[in-house]
Amino acid sequence: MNRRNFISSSVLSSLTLAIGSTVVYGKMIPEGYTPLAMQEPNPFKLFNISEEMTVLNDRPWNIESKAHLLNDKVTPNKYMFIRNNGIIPENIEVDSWKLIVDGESAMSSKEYTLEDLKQNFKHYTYQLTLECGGNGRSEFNPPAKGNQWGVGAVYCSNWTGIRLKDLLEDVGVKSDAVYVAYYAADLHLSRNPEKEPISRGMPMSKALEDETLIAFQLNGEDIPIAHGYPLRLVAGGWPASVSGKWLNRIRLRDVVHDGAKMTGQSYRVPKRPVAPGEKVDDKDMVIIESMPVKSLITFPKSGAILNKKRSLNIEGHAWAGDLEVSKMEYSIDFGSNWTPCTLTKPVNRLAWQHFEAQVDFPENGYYEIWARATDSNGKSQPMVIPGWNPKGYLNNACHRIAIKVEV
Ligand SMILES: Nc1nc2c(c(=O)[nH]1)N[C@H]1C(S)=C(S)[C@@H](COP(=O)(O)O)O[C@H]1N2
Ligand SMILES: [Mo]
Repeated sequence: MNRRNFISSSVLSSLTLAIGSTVVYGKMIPEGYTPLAMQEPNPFKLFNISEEMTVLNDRPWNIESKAHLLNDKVTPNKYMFIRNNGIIPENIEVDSWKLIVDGESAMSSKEYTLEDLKQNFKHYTYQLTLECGGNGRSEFNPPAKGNQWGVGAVYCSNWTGIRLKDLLEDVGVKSDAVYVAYYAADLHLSRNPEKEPISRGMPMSKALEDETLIAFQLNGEDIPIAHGYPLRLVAGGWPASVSGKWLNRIRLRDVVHDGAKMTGQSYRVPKRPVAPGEKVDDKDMVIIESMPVKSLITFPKSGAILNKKRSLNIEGHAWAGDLEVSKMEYSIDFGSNWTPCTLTKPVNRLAWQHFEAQVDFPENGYYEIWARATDSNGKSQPMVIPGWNPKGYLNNACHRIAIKVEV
């Protein structure tokens, strides 16, 4: 007689399938015990994303993409980075979901169901570039605390929804309105319901732009849970932290919003250049608005080896916050000489643009290809790291890939 019960053979065979190899002493697993390999939630399955994505943190979930995964003109869901400040809402009830619009600068306070929003306002679709303010943080020295993003916290996908300005018009905005703030359904990491994980927003001028949406679809389908289902604010060209996920309240403010992660040093940079490692007073920090000009070589993958010909077609994207990219160049001699790439126009305002170039190499050996974008104000990406700042935001240094030519 056994003193303990073992798992049944059918449970064992499903375990073997899930783990992907034979569980050698599987028959000895006590009933009710979950093998370690099964205990961790698998983020790739959980969020239905590519296994090539990199998990930076699981509490909260922060997952980044890679340059070569972002080669599509319109980023598919499976390659979109995921950035959370708190706990993703666990029970989302769409039928009773409400968006409240109120605040000291609202003419009235109104409540909308998802159906109200979808039925009573015109729908628009835009392809919008969203980049985390901390994208590229891992390169700063001394290092800044926070997720150590490489280059993969950016995407440009299609969002469908209604214009924020149409909704604000329906509510009525007082002339003293300064800021549009968002509140959302995610939970603070402490699980204290009194605390907000994040509540940011944007000035009226950005809120009233045609492309600022309250979205209910991403790439033609319901927004995935991780990206803000069922409702999300989307403000292209600004730090993605402005684009509130799981949106349930919009508050019209007569002052610059002071919600969680709006004040102190969050999503702010020094007003003046500072020395690396310098402590900067809160009063010397300004809120990040339009993101700086930047680009990414998405083909080939860094490390490619050429063994047929000394020539290569590179591809990538470039974006410039609220502006357009007007010039794109590459260099194979560490930034001494620059050659123009062909560059497309954006499909709509605030969408990234695509570049291509045929790169010829004079002889065999190791090369780096550097890419540099210039915005419509004539500002170019810095070749190496830009100004250090305490929280490691806005690293828009030239992206570079390594190539070996062995013909
Ligand atoms: N409600 C809510 N909205 C949020 C966040 C969050 O934690 N909670 N994170 C913000 C930040 S910092 C970024 S970079 C983007 C990331 O969007 P994604 O996860 O859909 O890529 O969402 C923003 N909106
Ligand atoms: Mo972010």
